[in-house]
Amino acid sequence: MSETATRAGARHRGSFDLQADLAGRAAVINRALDCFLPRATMKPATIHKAMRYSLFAGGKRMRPALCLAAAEACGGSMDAALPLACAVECIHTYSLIHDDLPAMDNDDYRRGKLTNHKVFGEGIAILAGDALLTQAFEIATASLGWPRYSHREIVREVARAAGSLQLIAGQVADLEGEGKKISAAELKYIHERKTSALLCCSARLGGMSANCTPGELKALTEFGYHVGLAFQIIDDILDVTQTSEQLGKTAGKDSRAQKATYPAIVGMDTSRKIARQLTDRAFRALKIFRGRAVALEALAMYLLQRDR
Ligand code: GRG
Repeated sequence: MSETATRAGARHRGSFDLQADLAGRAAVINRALDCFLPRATMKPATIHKAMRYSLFAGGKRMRPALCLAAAEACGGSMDAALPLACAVECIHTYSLIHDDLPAMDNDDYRRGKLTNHKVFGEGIAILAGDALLTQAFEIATASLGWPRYSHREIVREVARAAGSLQLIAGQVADLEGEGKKISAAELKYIHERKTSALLCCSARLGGMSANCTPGELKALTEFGYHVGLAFQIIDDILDVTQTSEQLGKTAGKDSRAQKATYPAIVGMDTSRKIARQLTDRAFRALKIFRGRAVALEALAMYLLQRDR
């Protein structure tokens, strides 16, 4: 374990109960998502049931948690950050629903439950993803904008992370790379877009909701980028080391689909080392917050050490 991360980890064990903190944040996020989404009985009920089915299937809520923790680090409030935290989770869930479709990763399980298309059929699953993506922008309008960050900038931030240069670019490169031998640099390109972009956006939105300074926004960008890359390497490692039951989705899919992953390209030990180095870089970015970023540090540690 790298030095910075170890010191921070020790501090957390003494003074910060991450499990309780995460559970508390998840409960607040779940309540807010429930309020923001149309009721399951609202016509046409099928689509609202399908949206809610995946949204409340037991996701870890890492992106909204990062958003709220970043807001705190910048002296902001939970109320101001919550709409943006919820918007990001809707985008994340949409991407998972679409990723699981037969035309993409073709998976039967996600978040420990049957995938959306397995329950509602492909047509409704596609529409549930579309609706969640659209819902995200409606939810984002609940945030008012702040002196340093106009409403326009907030919407652009969300759109860019979800668009064809980031999240979708990563998915395209991932699809096109299947079965091909790709370099570590190309794999990094995929991880930056498929995974890191939305995690980074989550942290930045939290900062923006607190009207953070340009220096703080830069630090959150640096933090989110590196945590996002580490997150995906850990995800690739877990795909090899964990069971489907532990992951709540089909394990071992990457190697069966001949996907390029860090463990496949550089080996397991080097992958773990790179994930630790990236987490270390993320920690260093938080120095500017002078002890106010305890929740962000704890989240980065959790993401490095997670087992699902
Ligand atoms: C635009 C269709 C489309 C897809 C974008 C999200 C995505 C790319 C693909 C899904 C598969 C994948 C490996 C994504 C990378 C990000 C990632 C590891 C997602 C899983 O996130 P967790 O572990 O999931 O936070 P939960 O269920 O806990 O929210």
